[in-house]
Amino acid sequence: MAITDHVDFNGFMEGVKRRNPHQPEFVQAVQEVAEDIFAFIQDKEEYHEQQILRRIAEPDRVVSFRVCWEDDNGNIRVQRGYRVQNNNAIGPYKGGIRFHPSVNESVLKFLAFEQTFKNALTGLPMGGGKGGSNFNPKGKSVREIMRFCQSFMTELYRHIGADVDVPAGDIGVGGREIGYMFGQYKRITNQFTVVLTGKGLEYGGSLIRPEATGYGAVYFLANMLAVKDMTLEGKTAVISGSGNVATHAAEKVVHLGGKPVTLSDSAGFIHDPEGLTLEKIDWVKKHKTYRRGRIADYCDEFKGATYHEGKTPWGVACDVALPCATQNELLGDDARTLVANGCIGVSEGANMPTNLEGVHVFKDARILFAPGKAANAGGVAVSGLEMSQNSERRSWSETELQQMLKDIMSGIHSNCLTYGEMGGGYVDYVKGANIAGFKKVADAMLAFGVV
Ligand code: NDP
Ligand code: 2IT
Repeated sequence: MAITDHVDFNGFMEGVKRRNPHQPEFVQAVQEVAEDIFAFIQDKEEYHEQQILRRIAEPDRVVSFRVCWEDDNGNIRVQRGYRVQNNNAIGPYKGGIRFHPSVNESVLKFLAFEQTFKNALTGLPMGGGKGGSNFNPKGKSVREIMRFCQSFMTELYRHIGADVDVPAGDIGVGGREIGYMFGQYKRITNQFTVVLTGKGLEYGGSLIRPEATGYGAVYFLANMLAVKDMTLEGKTAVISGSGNVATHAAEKVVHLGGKPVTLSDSAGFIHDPEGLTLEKIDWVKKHKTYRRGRIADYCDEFKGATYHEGKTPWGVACDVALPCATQNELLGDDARTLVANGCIGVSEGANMPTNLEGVHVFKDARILFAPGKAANAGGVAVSGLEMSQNSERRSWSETELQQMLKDIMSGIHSNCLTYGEMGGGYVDYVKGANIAGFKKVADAMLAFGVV
């Protein structure tokens, strides 16, 4: 094919939209990557000829299945389960499982696509996948959750495996759900293999896996600040979410001398001008996990804090922001407000929390902006380390793992600098992460030929 025959960016995106109707999240994720990759591959004939981006943007397979379970009142309930296996060029498919009513094919395809680049950035041999169900864990009894997890795994088990696809947690799936799913996998197959990560410490889990995503996102932020000779000491941080990623991000901000002042859930956010301490964060963790409470209750427990129903926290003045709840929770106007209020750094703990308009606002303002595929890679990185420990039948110490997590996040940061330094002291971390992640996967695909 002559180089002039190559489809241009607009033509490529039209094709993505045409082939994926009613899948706005997937189209958005592909566009964010393609914006950088088109410029990068302009003079690289092999990537065009072999249709690499086109192939990465088409999942290897999407498995969709029925999940039946019985609720506590004896009603038969029917949910839809999925596993999207996006790309296994550099290792077995790897990525979390999400249980949330908003889960559909578009959401899981975007997550599996993002995961492909993120996993490549960690430097560990992991391909990209994601799964989940529109099951809503809110208001369900523990027994109902167990029965759902067992039923979900009764189909999923035939699509996964230690060298095939290794799921983990995500929204609505934590240690308890992983335990139920691992138990069912083991029961069906009679095999104790590395088929899931995020396991309990008693049965092959890794130290610091629960902390890794939030801690990693703050390490990445600290790495970006260090380039500007700054630290987190004394910085005010606005954080969204109050789950696994958000609470551990808040914890690490405190460890590094910063002051987190907000947390949120899907109903609203709390603002604590005095700052969240480690004790307050521990209370939130217990309240959300064991009591399955709402963030609004924080204000009854800690005086001086205020609750803002139906609002997101981006209007609170801050130095740094960590969106750690869900996709498209930070829009163009929110980004403009953050910039206007003097925010200098944003590190995405969640996957694609900033919409495309917001990403462009941050880029235009030339602030430090770390996209999720770089900033939240610490979680899957420690999942990769869990796989290594299981294969070796040993466990590393917390000190060793903490150091490995820090080193991996610094490595990702350096990779972003390689492709993202734009001159004049500005680093485009979105571009850096997209190109570094793409290049590794693309070069492996070139080696395999047309498969
Ligand atoms: P959790 O289930 O522990 O917490 C999710 C939090 O986000 C809750 O506070 C929840 O509030 C809030 N939330 C969920 N949906 C919405 C919504 N539609 N609008 C507003 N708030 C919402 O999940 P995690 O902390 O594990 O995941 C958070 C984000 O981090 C996700 O984007 C996930 O993909 C990403 N991530 C997670 C990793 C991990 O290791 N767990 C690794 C890398 C990224 P509520 O209780 O009201 O639902
Ligand atoms: O989005 C993510 O990186 C995760 N939910 C974690 C995936 C994993 O395999 O640990």
